[in-house]
Amino acid sequence: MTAVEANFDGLVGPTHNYAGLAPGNLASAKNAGNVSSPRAGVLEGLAKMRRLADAGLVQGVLPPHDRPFIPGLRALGFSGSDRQVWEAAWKAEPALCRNLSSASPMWAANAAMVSPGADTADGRVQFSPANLLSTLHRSIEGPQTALSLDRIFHDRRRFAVHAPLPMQAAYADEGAANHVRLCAEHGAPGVEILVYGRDAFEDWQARFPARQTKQACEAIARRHGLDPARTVIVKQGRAAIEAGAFHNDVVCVGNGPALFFHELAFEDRAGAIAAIREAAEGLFEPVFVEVPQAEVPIEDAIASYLFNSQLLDWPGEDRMVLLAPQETEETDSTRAYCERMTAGNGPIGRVEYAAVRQSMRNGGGPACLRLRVVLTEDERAAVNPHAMMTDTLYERLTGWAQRHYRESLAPDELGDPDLVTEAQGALDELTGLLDLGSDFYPFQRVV
Ligand code: SUG
Repeated sequence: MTAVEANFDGLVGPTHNYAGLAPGNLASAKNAGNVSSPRAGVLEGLAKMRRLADAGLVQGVLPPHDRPFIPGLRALGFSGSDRQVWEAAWKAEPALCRNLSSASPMWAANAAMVSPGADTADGRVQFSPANLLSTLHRSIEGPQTALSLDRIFHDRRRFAVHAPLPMQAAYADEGAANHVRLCAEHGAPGVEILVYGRDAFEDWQARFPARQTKQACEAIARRHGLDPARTVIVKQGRAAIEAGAFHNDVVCVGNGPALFFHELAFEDRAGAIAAIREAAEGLFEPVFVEVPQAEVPIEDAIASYLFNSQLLDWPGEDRMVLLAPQETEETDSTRAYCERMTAGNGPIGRVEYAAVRQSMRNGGGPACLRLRVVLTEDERAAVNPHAMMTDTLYERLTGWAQRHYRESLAPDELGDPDLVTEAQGALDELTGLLDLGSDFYPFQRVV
């Protein structure tokens, strides 16, 4: 069956800021306390979406979540109007408030793990929203993500949206950031590679946390009904995690039969390659594009986000296009590597660079900003059409962002109760633009 890969990008939310909330994510730590620009952030993201839509790729949008997250504070005993809740909480515990203000749902690669119908036992596209329990600010995303997916992929005959895995450390799950699918073509059965940082029952002592467990990968493979013979569950390299690869997609990306990865990406490199070959037998011949540590040191790979790129079948081109962050072009070793790679005759023929600097400063490159969903024609016709990027939606969303988003946001301005009112006003209007229903956000459901 023919199918296309659609990219659903997370729209950068009105509270985008730099709070240093993510241990092991070097960019987040480095930029903690800096002044952000929510408006520049959302416009950069929209420009990337438009670029892919203009190239003829299928592009959708996932809405931001409601931040500051007032229901989280009410659950902790704060009361009064939303503004009063925010003022009281900010006075009592600004650190908590920073966690509840993050625009982190923009990183849609962490929204869910998605398996196309060609790989699942019941033939439906399966979504498992991630529980993101390794960090406080992201552990509140799961339920709203499930609702977003439910509203956008509402046809239950074609799409299954699960609940996030249980909120227990043994099932720590970070979504598609630790998932790669290889295939001959998108609509054909593929090999699903799930990458974990630690076994839940091992003692993890390292410089940085390992956010994904083996048990979470196994549970997702089971509930999606994946064929065990076509599923590979492998361990991420400890050296990569300790160098700052808090998700596998910081050191690895795949598309079609090609896996583009750093030498240190996997704990057992040879074992991972052999397992992928075996799982692909009879389906396709995997193509491994391995980047040696001697050519691109892991530190450069992480600072430049070479692998946090979108690897795309670009309409009209024979070889794949790597849409990399601008920082990859600005880092000598990665720019030189890309020049050599595209001059050769491998599967990647061209590299394009995208400016997503506001997101990059929090450790989110082009690949973090998107959730990949493989869709057949029928499935595509069943998706909420208002969530798909068109010239009209692009114009509407840029106008909306320009009207509602602040030009800049300094760390202490987060405490401003006007921010609550502004963000809710923006999101209320957005539910109309994306046809999400007028009961989509918690603040819309208050009677
Ligand atoms: O979870 N940063 C995100 C970045 C997620 C990137 N996603 C992928 N690699 N797929 C994270 O670490 C920083 C927020 C702050 O510090 O303000 C943050 O959450």
